[in-house]
Amino acid sequence: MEQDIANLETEITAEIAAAADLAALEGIRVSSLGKKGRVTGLMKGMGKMTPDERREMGPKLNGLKVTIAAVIAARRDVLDGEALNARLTSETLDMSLPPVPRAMGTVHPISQVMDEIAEIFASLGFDVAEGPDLEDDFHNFTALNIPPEHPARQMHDTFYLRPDANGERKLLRTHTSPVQIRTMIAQEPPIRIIAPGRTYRSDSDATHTPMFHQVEGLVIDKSTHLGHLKGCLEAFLKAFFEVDAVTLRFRPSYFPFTEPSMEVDVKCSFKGGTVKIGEGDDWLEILGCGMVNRKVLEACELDPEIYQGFAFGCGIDRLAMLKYGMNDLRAFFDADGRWLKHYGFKAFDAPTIAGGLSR
Ligand code: 2NL
Repeated sequence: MEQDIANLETEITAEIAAAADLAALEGIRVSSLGKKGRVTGLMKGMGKMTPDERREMGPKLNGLKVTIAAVIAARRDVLDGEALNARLTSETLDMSLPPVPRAMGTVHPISQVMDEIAEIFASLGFDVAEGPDLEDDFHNFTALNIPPEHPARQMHDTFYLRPDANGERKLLRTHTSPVQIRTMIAQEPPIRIIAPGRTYRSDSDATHTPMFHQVEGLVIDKSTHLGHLKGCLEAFLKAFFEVDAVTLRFRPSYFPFTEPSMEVDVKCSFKGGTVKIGEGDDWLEILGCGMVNRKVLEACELDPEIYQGFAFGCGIDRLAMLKYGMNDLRAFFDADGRWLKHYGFKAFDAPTIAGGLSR
């Protein structure tokens, strides 16, 4: 019996060492440790042994089983490694090859427009700033001169989260202004940033989606004035709509975070069922802006006797619709492959000032 165990161990170990692949190894496992396997067969023989023999042979048989299982596992590791190496050398992926045309996705018009905006403002010396979608009351409201109980809070249709352990209610930012607040708190002027991104309000109809996109701009320095704001917006709109000239109209308005505040219209024509910017004699409201309210500067611990600046905000989804002639806002978020194929942009045609924003 002892000789049988030794012979079987030698035999099976040799087989395992010779196993060329995982399938062969699995065959050896079944033929040794499986229900009708050779090791299992010897173990069944224990039933006919005397108690003394069993006491002696039991541990030895069990040792054989454990040894074989370990040798199989070790060989499996080696074969797994070899199989992986074989795949790594045979399956290559050349990242420099062009994509297969039929499988090529497109850049969503909103992403395209955000890239275009970032590109234009980069050429004017603006950095892109980002911040969290999940905000707190201070950064989304209080610092922007919207104290608790201010009617603007109701107007924002805010999505609130459940209060946390400290009773604080986080919210989904209703505008990208908190990004600018965070920037003013974190860095000394001069500041020249845009903050594009997702914003949220509990509002859903033909012209509103609960998640939408906004871009805001902020310039803070010692002598920044309305003339700078006007020139900056003109340069932006001209570049964005790819026209030689735009005519702007500034109407007085109200925002808690700016003083004075204005709404800006661009001259356009609605003839032929499409909007054309830079011609005609109709007006289209396009953004809101103003000089940063001194209370906002104070909330960010900037001295309004030293620093001043302008800010503006506008909806990206609407800008995209205007520029690329889309009429239903909701199609933006339907993830319909046919719509994306039609309105999407080629991934390799990234907008640049030098090479053109859109083609
Ligand atoms: C609109 C108007 C606006 C701002 C946004 C702003 C941000 C800070 C300070 C002051 Cl931190 N102002 N943002 C200013 C004026 C208008 O948005 O109609 N947006 C869609």
